Amino acid sequence: MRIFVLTGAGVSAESGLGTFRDKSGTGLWARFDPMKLATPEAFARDPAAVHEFYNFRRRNLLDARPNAAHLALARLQRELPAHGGAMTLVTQNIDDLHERGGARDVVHMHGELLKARCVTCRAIAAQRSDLTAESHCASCRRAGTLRPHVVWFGETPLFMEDICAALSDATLFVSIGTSGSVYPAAGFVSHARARGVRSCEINLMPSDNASVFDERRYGAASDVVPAWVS
Ligand code: BV8
Repeated sequence: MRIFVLTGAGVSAESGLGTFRDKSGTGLWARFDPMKLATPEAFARDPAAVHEFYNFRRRNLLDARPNAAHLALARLQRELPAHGGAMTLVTQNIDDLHERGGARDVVHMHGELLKARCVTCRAIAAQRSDLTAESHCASCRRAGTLRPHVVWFGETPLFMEDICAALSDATLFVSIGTSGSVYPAAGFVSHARARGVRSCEINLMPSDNASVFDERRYGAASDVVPAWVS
C-alpha cells in the first residue's frame, strides 16, 4: 500500500500553533489578515510587519511540542516498509512538528518557518531567532536581504513535480487537518479520485471538499489519527 498523506494546520492545532480559518474566529488569520501579510506585495510594502508576524509564530513554534497525531503518522511511516508499503508525507504546514514527532523526508510544499532565504543569493539557511530588516545573509554577507523561507499567496508551491509523482503512484490518499481551501493542495483529492484512488478525510469538521472523499472521519487529530493508524 502506498499512502499519500496531506496535512494542514489542524494536525498542529492541539500543539498550540493555531489554525488559519477556525470557524470560532480565533484562527491565526482571524487575528492577522493573510492578504496583508502572507504575500510578496505585503513584504515589499511593510517588511517589518511581515517579519513580526513570522517572528511571533517562530517563537510560538519553539515552545510547541508534537502531539499524538504527529507521533502516530511517524510510526505508520516507520512500520509500513516492513509490510511492503510506503508513506509520502506532504504538509502545507511550515512548522517542524512532523519531524520532531519522528517523521522523515517531510515534503513542506509551503516552505519552513525555521528557515530563511536570501532574496539576493537565494541561499537557504536555518533560522531559529527573530528576523529583521537588518538581518545579515551568512552566505553573501548582505544585510536586509533575508525573508522567511515560506510560500506566500501567489507564489509557486515547492516540490510540485515530486508531489505529483507521489500522488500518481499512491494507492490511498489521506487528508488530515486541512480546510481544503488553499490550492493547489485542495485539488489533490480530485486528482486522486480521477485516478480511482481511495481517499479519506480526517478533520475536526467537514472541509470545503469533504464531498469528494470516499471516507470521512471527524474528531480531534490527536484522537482520530492514532485510532486510524492502529
Ligand atoms: C499557487 C505558507 C500557482 C505561509 C500558505 C486555484 C488553483 C491554483 C491557485 C489558486 C486557485 N485559486 C486561488 C489560488 C491562489 C491561492 C489560493 O489557493 N488562495 C485561496 C485563499 C483561495 N493559492 C496560491 O497562491 C498558491 N500558489 O497557486 O501558485 C501554482 C499552482 C499550481 C502549481 C504551480 C503554481 C500558494 C498558496 C500557499 C500560501 N501559503 N502558507 C504561512 O503559513 O504563513 S497557505 C496557509 O493556508 C497555510 O499553509 C495553511 O496550511 C494553508 C491551508 O490552510 P489549512 O492548513 O487547511 O488550515 P485551515 O485553518 O484553513 O484549516 C484547518 C483545518 O483543521 C480546519 O478544517 C479545521 O476544522 C481543522 N482542525 C482544527 N483543529 C483540528 C482540526 N482538525 C483535526 N484536529 C484538530 N484538533
